[in-house]
Amino acid sequence: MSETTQIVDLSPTVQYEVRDGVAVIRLANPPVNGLGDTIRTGLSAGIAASRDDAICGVVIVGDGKGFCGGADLRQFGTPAAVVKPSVSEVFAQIQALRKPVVAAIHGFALGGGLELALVCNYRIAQTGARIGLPEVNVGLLPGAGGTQRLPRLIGTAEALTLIQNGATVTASRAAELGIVDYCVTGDPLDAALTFLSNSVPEGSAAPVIDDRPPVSRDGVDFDAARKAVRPSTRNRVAQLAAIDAVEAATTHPIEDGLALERAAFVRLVDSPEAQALRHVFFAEKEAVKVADIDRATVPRPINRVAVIGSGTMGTGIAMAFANGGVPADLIDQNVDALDRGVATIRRNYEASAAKGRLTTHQVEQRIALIEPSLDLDTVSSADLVVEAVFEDMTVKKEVFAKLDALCKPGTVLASNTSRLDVDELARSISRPQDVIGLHFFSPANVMKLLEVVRGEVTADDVVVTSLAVAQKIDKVPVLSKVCEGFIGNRMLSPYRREADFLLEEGATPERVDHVLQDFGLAMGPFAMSDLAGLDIGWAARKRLAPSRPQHLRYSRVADVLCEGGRFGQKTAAGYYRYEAGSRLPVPDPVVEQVIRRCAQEDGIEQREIADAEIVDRCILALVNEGAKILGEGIAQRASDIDVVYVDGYGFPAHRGGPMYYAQSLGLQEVLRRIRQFEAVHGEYWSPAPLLEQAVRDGKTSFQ
Ligand code: T1G
Repeated sequence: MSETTQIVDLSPTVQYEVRDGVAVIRLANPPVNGLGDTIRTGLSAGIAASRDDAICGVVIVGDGKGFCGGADLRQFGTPAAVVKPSVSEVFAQIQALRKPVVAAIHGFALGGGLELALVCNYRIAQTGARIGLPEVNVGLLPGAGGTQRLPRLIGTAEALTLIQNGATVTASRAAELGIVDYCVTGDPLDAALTFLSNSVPEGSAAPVIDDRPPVSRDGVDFDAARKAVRPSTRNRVAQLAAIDAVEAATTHPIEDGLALERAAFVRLVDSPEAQALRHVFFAEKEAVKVADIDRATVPRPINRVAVIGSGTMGTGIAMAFANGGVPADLIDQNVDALDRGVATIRRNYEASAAKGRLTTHQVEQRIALIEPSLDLDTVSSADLVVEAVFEDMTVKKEVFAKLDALCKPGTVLASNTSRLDVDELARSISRPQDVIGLHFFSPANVMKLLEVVRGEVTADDVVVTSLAVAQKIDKVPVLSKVCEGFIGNRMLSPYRREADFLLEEGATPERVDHVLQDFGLAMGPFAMSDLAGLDIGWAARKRLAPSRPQHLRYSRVADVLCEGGRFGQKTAAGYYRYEAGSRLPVPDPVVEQVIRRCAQEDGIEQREIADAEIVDRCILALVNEGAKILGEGIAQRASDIDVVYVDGYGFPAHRGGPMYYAQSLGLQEVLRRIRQFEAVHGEYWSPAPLLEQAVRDGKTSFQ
């Protein structure tokens, strides 16, 4: 008969009970059992209570979704972060217990959560749990022993790969690697209790990782690993620190290695990069919350999707759903286009398999989820339809009219438009409440960002459904209301305007691109235009030409290049020239001549332009437009705008996004610089009212 004591609360977030002489310490700190102050005090109390001779072993288990998601990032920089005992002090108490301690893992054991499991003697994980040390993703390195203990447990090479990439593995892979001792399908707590009662002989010396000597280098070339870290990567500093720390595990006794790791962690934790990356982490989590929709709103079930159009976007979108395990019909009434789309899908998946990102089985699984169809009637079985046809309102309205007639009631009708008026599209059919914009970014099967464009009459549950399905297919959704260009592309307009103006004032495409890539942009505006195609912007400018204010300065450079058939990489010439088969941008004197001629005809003086002005003119143009978007209620939060630019436009995550960057400069300073540009360049630079108000109110942030 099992003897179980009452469950007692050792702290607000840690419970304790004894079952047949085994102490069960339960972490209960929603949402992810982060190693906050009350977890640490509770764990410490639980270990102290387990020193009692009546206790023969300990199991640590997590309540809720998982074992432990690591340090409580919300407490960083707050008084709670320094409440004793520290994480390493609690870990030392666990190791000093000298009784078998088992980590019973379900859901996830990440960061400090895995580090907690590594100071236990045994680790038992439930199938499906995610396990890893993802600290570099938030600009840190494992700071509670992970860089010293994981290499000692699984070898230097495997440990370095996991730590440097911030990757996670499944419980079964973790068992193969030796991170966990057993992977079980049942309740890991039951498995741990059984293990302790059956498999751990009384008094046996339970394995302690710290007792192991420094590990071999495993053939790892640490200098090469350091050189391979791209200068532009968002978490470069953290990756380099992680490589150094893992190297220390091969050269130093563990005490010294832990001290080196700790020192590196302290250096990183308050660094601007780590703070910016933590901002992005939380901003992505916040973006899915909709302030004015009841959180109890139930999403519509999405079991099958139909994608209309098998061009670049359509095939990418179909792959995005297949990647998330959602069956998708890929519909195109042109047989050649459909064949090309199907071939593109197979080619893309096979390329991923060739790079080791997918197994051939996964490739076939995903391809099997995508059903090509020539028959538009196929949409009748879809719960969500995404049209990705030609970016023209008339064409889209024709498609929506057919969907209105063919789709079952309650089907979510989405347009992948990148800037057209979703409200106008909604008004053209009988069920406008079911219409929403799902603006995927190319390549849609890769890019994380998904702008969810909420129309005036879009039903709340359609919004909630769209956000939920976005998360299911591993996208980062950001809600936008309807305006020309929504959030991202609307901000791109002034950014490109300033870049174009800088050309006429004396900068070159390669200079502007270089300066902005140095700032951290994944790609400069002109190389980006050549990649995306100058003809797309040209079509938009022609559409908007009738409404363009004639009294405002306008750069004709892009139009002249397009009139000359220079559409970018697709025509081997745009702002740059491209040798046959190459995507390498080569500066082209022809473009220089076009720029000079346009500037001369428009009476624009050439001058020396400092790098700082190039950055300010382009980046503060983004910020000012972002503040206008926020002020108009198009975006819910400044941090949403940051997510759009970091996850959709290559803005450097280690700078937090355009709005976070502006806040780090200081809003007063930002307004001062914008007013300077307004004095020189006129109303294009009229400060956003929300920015002026924030400065008047002495605020340090846009919210
Ligand atoms: N700290 C604080 N809050 C966290 C958190 C964390 N580590 N992880 C998640 N949250 C919040 C998140 O903001 C959201 O809040 C809610 O939990 C649900 O998150 C010492 C120093 C664990 C796999 O990097 O990967 O340990 O919006 O929607 O899909 O060396 O969250 O609901 O208010 O993602 O079930 C290292 C990051 C930290 C793990 C759960 N750990 N988190 O996924 O839920 S540094 C990580 C995740 C560290 C040590 C170092 C995922 C998850 P809200 P969610 P989920």
